[in-house]
Amino acid sequence: MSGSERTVDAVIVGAGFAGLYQLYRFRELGLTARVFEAAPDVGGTWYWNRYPGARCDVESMSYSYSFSPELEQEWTWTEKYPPQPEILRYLNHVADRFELREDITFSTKVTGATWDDGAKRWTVTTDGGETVTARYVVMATGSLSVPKDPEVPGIERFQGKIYRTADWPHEGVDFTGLRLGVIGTGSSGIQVIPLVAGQAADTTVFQRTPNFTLPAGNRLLTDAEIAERKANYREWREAQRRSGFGVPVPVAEKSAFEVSEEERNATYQAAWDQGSLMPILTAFTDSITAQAANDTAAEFVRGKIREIVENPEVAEKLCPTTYPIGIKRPCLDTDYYATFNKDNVHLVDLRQTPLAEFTDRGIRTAEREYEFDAIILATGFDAITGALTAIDIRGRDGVRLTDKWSDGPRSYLGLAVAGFPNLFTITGPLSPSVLSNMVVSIEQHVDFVTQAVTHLRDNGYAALDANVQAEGAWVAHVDEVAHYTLYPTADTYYNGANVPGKPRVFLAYAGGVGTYREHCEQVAAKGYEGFDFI
Ligand code: FAD
Ligand code: N01
Repeated sequence: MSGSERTVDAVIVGAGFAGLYQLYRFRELGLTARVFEAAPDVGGTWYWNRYPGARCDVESMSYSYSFSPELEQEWTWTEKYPPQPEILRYLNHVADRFELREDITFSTKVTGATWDDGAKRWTVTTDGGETVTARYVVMATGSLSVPKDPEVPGIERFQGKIYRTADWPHEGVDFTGLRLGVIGTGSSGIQVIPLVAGQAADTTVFQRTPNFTLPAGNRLLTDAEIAERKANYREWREAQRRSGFGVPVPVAEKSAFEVSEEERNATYQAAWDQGSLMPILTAFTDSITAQAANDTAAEFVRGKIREIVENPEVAEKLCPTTYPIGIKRPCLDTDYYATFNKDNVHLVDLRQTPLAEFTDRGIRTAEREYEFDAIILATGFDAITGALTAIDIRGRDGVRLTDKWSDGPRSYLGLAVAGFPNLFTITGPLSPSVLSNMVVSIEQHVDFVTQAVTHLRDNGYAALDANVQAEGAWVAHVDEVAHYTLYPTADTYYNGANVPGKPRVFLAYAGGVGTYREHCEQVAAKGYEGFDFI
């Protein structure tokens, strides 16, 4: 297709959970759509992140599509927390079952999208040399799809092998007998470290900020659990949609200080034993809004770290103390802290001895050089905005998205950007996105977009554009809600702190997916209030 030019109703960028579902919905409307996906196959996150231990930390029967009751019934999840290969199989099944592949161009990156105000259409270009014009463009490009290397010089000098968790070799890697370095202790690092450390001769973990992690307690699902959920999927899905994080949990009724210390710790112990993130973060009404309440949960987990890790110095290094629990994305793990009890596993605290450079033999910190055969980078992503700003998107009057967002993203509902008509961002900045079970948020955004497009067609409008006032009000609201919580108090990818030079703006809507959904429903019910039709 190189060099060809075509016209479709919609271009969708990305073939992960979001792009696949958007394609399905647009087809139902009878639209012609073309999906472009940089990877050679479907899956998005679950195509790229194939490192040992990669799995979801939302339960499988909640982290799955709800749009097709038939799909829900015919697919059977095997584990409480699904491993990456199983989620990838599921997404391949979805692509095959709904015959989605024929409208997807793989191994092709979208490089630019330019709005033509006269034709009221987008012209989309790809790195394959294609030009496509479309009435609608949906960016299903992912919130965690642009990996970032550590900002340390010399990576090209290293003579051993470099592996990135976010782009892991399909054939797997055997670390047996090797001296291994791992940089990064976010969720990816915490999942991969116990497994690779069980294989390598010697493993050194470079930690800049310790993370809170709880035991996953992963296990096979029982037949009875599966049957029960399959019988009650509709009620469960509705509860997910109206919940705070896309995972129904009991709503707390008391402050952490309305109960005795004993009762508080018993609550935290039950949460710890449950193998789930939500119970400890939502145990009390003020768990993520008040520092003192949060401190009680954080101290409980630090106590667990001190119990598990035998060397007190190592335990202290592993204890997060510089930010509240839950405010930097916490993790569920399998044997993470216990891994540091092994004689051949070492922890380097980069706050004491920062990374200086890669050398031909390994890594040099401010203190010394470490020699390795292989290094794993688990150093995160240019999250939430990275995939959008990587594309040359130009709206009305030729305004570039990157210029409009030079001080941080501005968006109406996290879905639409004023001056960029008919361009939609699934789980875009200033929507619940990474603060939720993302499949729930993805389905809600795709449904909103599909209904908005139906509204345009039914009413004979060519395009809709968020108005600047509505956008400004939403930006202010997102900021206000964030400041009601402890989220802005920490340096995290939620506010761009992990990417040098990125504007510090809280990038997600912290009011909960249920509240957010209601807001979007009201916008639609009021004839798409806040949008102008052109
Ligand atoms: P992605 O799955 O990121 O798909 C986006 C796709 O767009 C990618 O395939 C990318 O190649 C493509 N793309 C981007 N830019 C372009 C371009 N310019 N041209 C062409 N193609 C492009 N979320 C949870 O809710 N619970 C979890 O437990 C959880 N675990 C996770 C574990 C890992 C290791 C990671 C990295 C993320 C995890 N997430 C989790 C978040 C996860 O990203 C989402 O749940 C979900 O998979 C996102 O789907 P998506 O389709 O929006 O984006
Ligand atoms: O990325 P991260 P991730 N020098 O940004 C460190 C989802 N996910 O891939 O914290 C030294 O969390 C960085 O240090 P610091 C989930 O949403 C879910 O692990 O910035 N270190 C940090 O330790 C998650 O939140 C699962 O100080 C550097 C690490 O690298 C999101 O994806 C599994 C550095 C990056 O951690 C991202 O997780 C995996 C530098 N220059 C992912 N730069 C589940 O379990 C970065 N670091 C469901």
